[in-house]
Amino acid sequence: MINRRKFLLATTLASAASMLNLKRAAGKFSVQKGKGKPMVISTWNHGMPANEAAWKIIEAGGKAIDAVEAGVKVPESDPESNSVGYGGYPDRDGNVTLDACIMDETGNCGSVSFLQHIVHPISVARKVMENTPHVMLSGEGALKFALDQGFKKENLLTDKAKAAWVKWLESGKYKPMINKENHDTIGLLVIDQKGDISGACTTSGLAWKYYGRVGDSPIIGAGMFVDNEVGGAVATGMGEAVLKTLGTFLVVELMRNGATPQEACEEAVKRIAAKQNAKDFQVGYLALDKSGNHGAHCIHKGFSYALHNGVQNKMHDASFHLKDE
Ligand code: SD4
Repeated sequence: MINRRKFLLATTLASAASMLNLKRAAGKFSVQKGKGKPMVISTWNHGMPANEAAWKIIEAGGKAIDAVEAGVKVPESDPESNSVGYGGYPDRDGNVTLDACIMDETGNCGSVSFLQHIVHPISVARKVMENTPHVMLSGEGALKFALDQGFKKENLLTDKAKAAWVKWLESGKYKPMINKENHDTIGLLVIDQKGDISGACTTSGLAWKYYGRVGDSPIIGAGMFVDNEVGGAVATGMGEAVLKTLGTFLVVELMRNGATPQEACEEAVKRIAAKQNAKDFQVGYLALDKSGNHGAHCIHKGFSYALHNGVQNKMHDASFHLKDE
């Protein structure tokens, strides 16, 4: 419910924000060279090696878009990462199906959903962005496109993931888990030396999902969004909750309207908690703005992220919404 006080506050914030935008448009806010810039930020523990790969590229003066792709390819091909790419847990019928998207500093983007048999869906998403007039390809069409582009068809179901699936079949109960196990979707954002921002997000989605289920991760504005004027955001956790609120678009829009990355992530989590029974699932947001400030917030304690600022690459815990757990 919006009461009058909140409305007035919102109106004041909105007008302050449009002032800010006007100043930006007038060029008064140039790209700040400041803390944390250039930088790489990404979700969960597998963000550490991903950040290293991304950092190598920006350190050498490379572009953010190349860095985000190189970064997320690390967990994609890691068989131990059982929620991304090769080694990802399958759906309830034993199929590993992948979702990924990528977005550059010009607002170009590409995405694949429900893609099977390709180790690096993020690279297919990039080819969709660069080599087609489209944003998104799905399922059989995405696979055909990938093969046409020279990607190799491979079996992504490792023995370990297959064993976990066979064990799950004993009960066959679908109960999405709160992601406390620290292996999850990777979302990665980069500011390069020029100050340009790009993002990537890639996942095998929820374990034991319905065949054909697509989550938030390949949806621009849900799993990931970048606006080079403002900043970027990535999401992890229960994709359905993120989809219902177009979470990362919301985070970036809140930042555009004057919120810090932390405030924006908190507000986006609150929107979910206000309407959905957030006790039963996790969602985490990670955001950075054009000045290199970042924020992270989640529903339940347990979401962590990796931040590489050139001085060090380190894990951090996100703040969380449900304090009484
Ligand atoms: C999905 N958001 O497919 C992804 C997966 C994830 O915790 O992040 N799981 O819903």
